[in-house]
Amino acid sequence: MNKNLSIIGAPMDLGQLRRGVDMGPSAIRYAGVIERLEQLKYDVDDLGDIQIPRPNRKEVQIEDNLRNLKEVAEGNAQLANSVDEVVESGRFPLIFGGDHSIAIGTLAGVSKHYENLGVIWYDAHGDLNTGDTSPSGNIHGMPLAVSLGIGHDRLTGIKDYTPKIKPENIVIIGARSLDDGEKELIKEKGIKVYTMHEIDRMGMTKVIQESVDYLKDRTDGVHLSLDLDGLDPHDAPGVGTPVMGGISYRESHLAMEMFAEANFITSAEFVEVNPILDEKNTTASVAVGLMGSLFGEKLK
Ligand code: HAR
Ligand code: MN
Ligand code: MN
Ligand code: MN
Repeated sequence: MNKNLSIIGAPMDLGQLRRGVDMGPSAIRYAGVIERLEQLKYDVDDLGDIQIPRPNRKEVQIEDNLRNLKEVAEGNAQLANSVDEVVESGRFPLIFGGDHSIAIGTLAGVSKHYENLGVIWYDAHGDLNTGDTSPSGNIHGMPLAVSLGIGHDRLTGIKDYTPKIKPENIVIIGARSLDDGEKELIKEKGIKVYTMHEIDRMGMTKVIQESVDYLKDRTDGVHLSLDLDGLDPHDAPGVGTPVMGGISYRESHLAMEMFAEANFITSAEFVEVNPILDEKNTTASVAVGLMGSLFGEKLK
């Protein structure tokens, strides 16, 4: 594992409707992430937060079923530049959201440094919608499609290249809420998905082992995009779109520990932490614990 980490906060809340997720980066820092990673002997450079434009709330635009398109695109363009610089400097980018629309910027900044970037999408949702298929118009339900080059060109065109990733380099883990258009795209593109059904049936150990084997052969770097709503809402209540029947706290630690053993994650983001919807900053603390495991913490 790269022992030099650079943290970037992305206080984005415009990719969805619930306010408060912009406080995610603060909540994660408050839960002690830097101390935790320093204890594991990482050099941690906190670059602070990028600036998210504030739209005039009296004139929220929903153009082409894309809420706050302009601001989301601008924020992500900035994030892409910061992430690009971090990778360029040889450090590991660790991004805190913010809603999941920030994966558009993260992947735009990371992927240009790889021929075949792998992506682990740990999430209750597929985030494979476009303005045409989205039931909500919320861009946080679209970043994986955008990264595949599918969607509005204000989003797909960030950093002037598209697509950012290839469908065969993606593994979705924890899905249990997929819209019809997303299901179609998964079939059409042959995207590998472990839904809760497979997790129940095979067990998390096998799911993660298969995911690691699958990605290790075909990729030259792997980005972990972890949406806290991938976990069960009992374990991670502070999220804007909770879905019952999710991945447990223990299964999630096991997954992170197995990723650490595989030693193949080259960038990561933890998103959708909303302290306003939380109980005693539980969800940010869970995120920090998972980062502990991902970065090599051992129980003995
Ligand atoms: N699929 C729904 C939509 O597109 C809900 C998306 C919720 N998204 C997130 N990201 N929290 O995973 O509107
Ligand atoms: Mn570069
Ligand atoms: Mn998501
Ligand atoms: Mn989600």
